[in-house]
Amino acid sequence: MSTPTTGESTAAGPGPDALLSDPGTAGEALATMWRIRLFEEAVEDLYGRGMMHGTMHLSIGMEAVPTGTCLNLEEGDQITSTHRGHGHCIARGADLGRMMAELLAKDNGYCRGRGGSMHIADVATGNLGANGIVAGGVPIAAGAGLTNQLTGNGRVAVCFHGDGAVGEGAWHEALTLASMWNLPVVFVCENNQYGMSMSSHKAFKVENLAVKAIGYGIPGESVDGNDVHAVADATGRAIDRARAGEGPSFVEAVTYRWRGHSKSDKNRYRSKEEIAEWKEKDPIAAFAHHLLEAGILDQDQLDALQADARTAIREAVVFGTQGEDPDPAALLDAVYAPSAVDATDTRDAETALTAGATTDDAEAGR
Ligand SMILES: Cc1ncc(C[n+]2csc(CCOP(=O)(O)OP(=O)(O)O)c2C)c(N)n1
Repeated sequence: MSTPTTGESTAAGPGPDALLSDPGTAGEALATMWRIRLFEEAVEDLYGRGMMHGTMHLSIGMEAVPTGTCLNLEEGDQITSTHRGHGHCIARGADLGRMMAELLAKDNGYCRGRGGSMHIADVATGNLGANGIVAGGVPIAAGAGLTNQLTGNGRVAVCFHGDGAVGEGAWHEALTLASMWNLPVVFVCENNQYGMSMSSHKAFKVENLAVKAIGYGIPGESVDGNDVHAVADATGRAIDRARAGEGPSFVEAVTYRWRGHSKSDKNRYRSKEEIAEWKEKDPIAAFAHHLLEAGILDQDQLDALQADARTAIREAVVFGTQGEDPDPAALLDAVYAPSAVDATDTRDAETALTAGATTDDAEAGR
């Protein structure tokens, strides 16, 4: 389904069509996709060698969605991400070394090694955070949209979420509010065909998820999520619409994850043939092929972009592995707010609290 939107994109950035005409924009988009792919392959390798702990969710095969979407964002715009969020962070400009350090649980990682793969936030690039809670980022994006609207800062919040998130109450509540208040938010659903082992075709009795937007009175559009230009075009129009004060939109990007849901997935719910069929639709190979055919970049330039991305990932791995382990004594630092009360103070709580507050105030020069 495609609901009419505002037509031609007027994004302040290069604009989606630059992907098909400007070698610089096209090359940067291809490089971003390579960085996402190679970052995740490196992560998979490190995990396999026992150097990374916990679990992780890879978005290999889905690189066109964050790349195409973030191409339209301006400085200050926000994103919210998911448990499968490496691609979103990279496309929004996160530092690869700090990401790798975070996944390796090092003190120089984005969350000082406490958050891991699922909790990378980078407020400097407008990334309000990956989120281990399915649909957890959806109300956060609506909240960012509300701030943007109330302060009139002209910013747009993009909410990346999976198809599984569409079944969560938080998704419905956030879309209801975003629609009711006309918030500058774009909901980008990465429909990678499965929510863990549940096929989205079984979970949703609709032809495509874009029709879900009708119930909220917002435009919904379904696009080929493996076509970086199609993604950039649809999200560009939605972002323009939000920035122009015309309210939220929903874009479903139909794609596929090549790897299992997480590292413990045995892939028993889908066939090898299905995976092979989707690998034929590799978004990176498809875009590179198009650029070559259209004469926008030649083979040497394509090879150089891939080689540069590989070098950047190698450097990130070195940065990450050379990081310091966090000091175990400091692990609770960010868990509890510093207390005004000295736990060894034997006076009653009120007296101790007042004394603590007074000391803090004195220290702060109040
Ligand atoms: C609120 C909540 N319920 C259940 C889970 C367990 N869980 C983690 S990922 C996932 C599937 C999410 O599917 P989708 O939103 O389509 O994202 P994808 O994994 O396909 O990227 C589930 C059910 C969770 N993390 N949070």
